[in-house]
Amino acid sequence: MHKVYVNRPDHFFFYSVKMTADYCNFPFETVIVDKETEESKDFKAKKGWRKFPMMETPQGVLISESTAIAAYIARMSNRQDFLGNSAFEEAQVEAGVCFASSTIVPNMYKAALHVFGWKDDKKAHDDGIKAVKEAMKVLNTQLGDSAWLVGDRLTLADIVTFNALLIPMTLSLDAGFRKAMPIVAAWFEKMSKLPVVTRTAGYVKMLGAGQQQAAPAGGKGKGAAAADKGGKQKGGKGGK
Ligand SMILES: N[C@@H](CCC(=O)N[C@@H](CS)C(=O)NCC(=O)O)C(=O)O
Repeated sequence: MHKVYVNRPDHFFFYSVKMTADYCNFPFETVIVDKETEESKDFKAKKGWRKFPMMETPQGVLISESTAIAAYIARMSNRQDFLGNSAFEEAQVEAGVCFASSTIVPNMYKAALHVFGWKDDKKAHDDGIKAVKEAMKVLNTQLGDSAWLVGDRLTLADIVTFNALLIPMTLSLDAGFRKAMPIVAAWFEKMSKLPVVTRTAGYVKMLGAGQQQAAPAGGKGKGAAAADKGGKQKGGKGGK
């Protein structure tokens, strides 16, 4: 069986792999690598330059990069529809995946480090969120009247973009911003309720109107648990 190595299972990069495998009915074994194993000589030699998630095929060869692993899973499952049904659609899916990876993820990451309390840097958070908002304006326009980012169905572009927006949408961007970006906000909310998404990401709760951020740097709450608390604050209906 294929194996996917991760250092933690609740990571948005792994989510893209897991949701794709679920959508394509592709079986795989998740191997959670503990710190000791990660630092062992043998595992370091095996992992090399790769990051988590990392896939190992039954033949023992390794594939890195979450989006490449997800695309491999779709191809192995004959789910070309998930990668684009024509050369043009394929290019659109690749464009969506590249946009999320190059424009959203690095900026979202700056904000995530602060809201998780891992790095006390409000300015980096705000700069990151500003860039994420710009990217969301692009998505808002791109979606237009469409239900999906590409074509008439869920594709890898939707999955990767959703996972890239998961942290800012639950911890930094409030209902006021979502109101200003109604198309992308509705798309995100719809995505958050798809069974293939909830089976991996669980219940996604967004910030209420006027909420700043759920987990100030250095605060007690971290990650999803803090987002949950944030949703219960005054004025916040939380994300539904
Ligand atoms: N572009 C990569 C990024 C993966 C990544 O940054 N993974 C982190 C997850 S915590 C990691 O493995 N860090 C530890 C390491 O580099 O060994 C992907 O999409 O898979």
